[in-house]
Amino acid sequence: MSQLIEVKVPDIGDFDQVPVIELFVKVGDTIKVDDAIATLESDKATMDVPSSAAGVVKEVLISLGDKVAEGTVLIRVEAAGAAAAAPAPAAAAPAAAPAPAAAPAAAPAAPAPAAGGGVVEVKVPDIGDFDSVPVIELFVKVGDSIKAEDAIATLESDKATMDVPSSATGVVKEVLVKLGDKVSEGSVLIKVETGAGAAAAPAPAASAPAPAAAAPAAAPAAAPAAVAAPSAVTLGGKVHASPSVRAFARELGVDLAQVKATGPKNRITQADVTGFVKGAMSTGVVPGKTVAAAAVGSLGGGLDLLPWPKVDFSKFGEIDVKPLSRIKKISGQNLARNWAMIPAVTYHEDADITDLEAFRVQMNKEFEKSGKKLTMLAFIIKASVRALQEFPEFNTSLDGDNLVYKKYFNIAFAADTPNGLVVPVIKDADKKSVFEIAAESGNLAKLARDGKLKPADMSGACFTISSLGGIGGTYFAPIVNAPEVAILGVNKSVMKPVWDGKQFVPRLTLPMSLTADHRVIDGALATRFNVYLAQLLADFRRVML
Ligand code: CAO
Repeated sequence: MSQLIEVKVPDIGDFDQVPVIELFVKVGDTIKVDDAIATLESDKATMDVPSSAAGVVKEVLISLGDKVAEGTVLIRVEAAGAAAAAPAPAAAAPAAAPAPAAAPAAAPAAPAPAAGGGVVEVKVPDIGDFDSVPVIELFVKVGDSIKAEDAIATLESDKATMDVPSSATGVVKEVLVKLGDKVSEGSVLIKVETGAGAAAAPAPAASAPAPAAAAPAAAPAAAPAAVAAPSAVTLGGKVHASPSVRAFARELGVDLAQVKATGPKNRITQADVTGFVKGAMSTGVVPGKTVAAAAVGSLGGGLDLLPWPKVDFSKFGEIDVKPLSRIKKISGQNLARNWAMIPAVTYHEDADITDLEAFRVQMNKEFEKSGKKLTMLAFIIKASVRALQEFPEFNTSLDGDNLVYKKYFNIAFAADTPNGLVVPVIKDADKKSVFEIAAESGNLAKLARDGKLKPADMSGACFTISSLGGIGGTYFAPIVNAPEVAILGVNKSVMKPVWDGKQFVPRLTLPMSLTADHRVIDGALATRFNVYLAQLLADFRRVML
């Protein structure tokens, strides 16, 4: 019988009874000393537990979510060399000493800032065996807005890595370390301007119309955590990356095994992960084993993607470089995800809105003095609710292998603002009159333009309408606003000659473009929905039936 070596949780300082949030090995894996076994997470930081033994994993004694402390046995390893039939004498030795791993102290190093604000130093906390260790990654720069607990830097001992979380919220005023610098407990990493003093800087959540801020493609929820089904992500045990990089990759659904490492000792940096995602997104295709496959099922093996073209544009003429707005950055990520993950098809239909427009104009004349106004968008929202009731598959969201049918009817509409596209939501549109919907969409569009929408104004949507009717266009292909399953785009209505069986008659025609997630909605159903919606708009009395 060959000897099994137990790999235990080492002295992890404040990491007592903390959950296992990632597990990198399974029975049968061959591992080396220092390979990451699992990631543990306290309420202040995360740390990787490295293996203290090399060989083949024979038993895994923990599972995700289990709470562990110093001494907990994580795995049993058949030592390299001992895997042969005869037990290697050396392997009979007790388990290798636990790797002196990180003890990212929970206590924030800096005192809480005074209410009025001020400059606070963020120091390296009590990090146990981490004495005079190099900074291998730095996540902040001067001018960045950070929150308490955001990772500031990654430190690396010869046995493990740890992220140092910020103890303060505010704007980074000074960065006192650089890559490669050696630090110990008490070393000042950055200085942060907190509270009132930092108010001038864009506060992360406060004013921004943020989380949902997004195109007809944007997910109402901010967290990219919903990006991919984690089960489809195969995080290899052999890759080297800090806990924060692993968490970052996990959020994006990126398989670290596919990412090319450029960091020291073949370590994957955050920039490597970002570069990988950019490369994937730039071609509109995501490597098979990650995001796309998680959602679509199977796109086959990994694709060899070219990197994003790097061009020195100034060589060809004068240029000006401006950073993308916050909304554009958020909506861009959502758009790219939705484009890559949703097998979407767009179906076009024309709706005859001659009578509806005449009615709208007449009503607006009648109600002119009341200040009330009916918009075409409000009629389209109302008709869409009726169509969603008739075709419940359109009022659903995919949740793994389940389809969630919603009994409420919250309709989002894309609103163009100087900073980018946002998607406010009219809640319970089925319970509101067309006048009420028109007034509410007008208010929400104004709030959007003024950058005053709150996250709650942009969440909970079931279906989105993107109206370019006030601008022009004929047809377009909107991107589904995940986790919704369909989106309706409309363009400017035009008078068209329509054959009535005897002659051509002029009819006001609204071009509609419905994009639907083919995993949920087949082409026949989508076309039926369009035809039904067009009938409702052609004769609005049908909405009451
Ligand atoms: N056909 C013809 N004319 C239309 C129309 C249509 N389908 N929809 C609106 N109009 C006309 C209106 O009659 C009105 O004209 P008047 O000023 O002469 O009365 C004008 O366009 C403005 O209409 P409105 O005040 O009702 O506003 P709206 O419904 O067009 O727009 C909103 C509201 C918030 C949807 C719009 O401001 C907006 O942001 N649209 C852009 C959405 C977008 O960018 N989508 C693309 C997403 S993909 O990148």
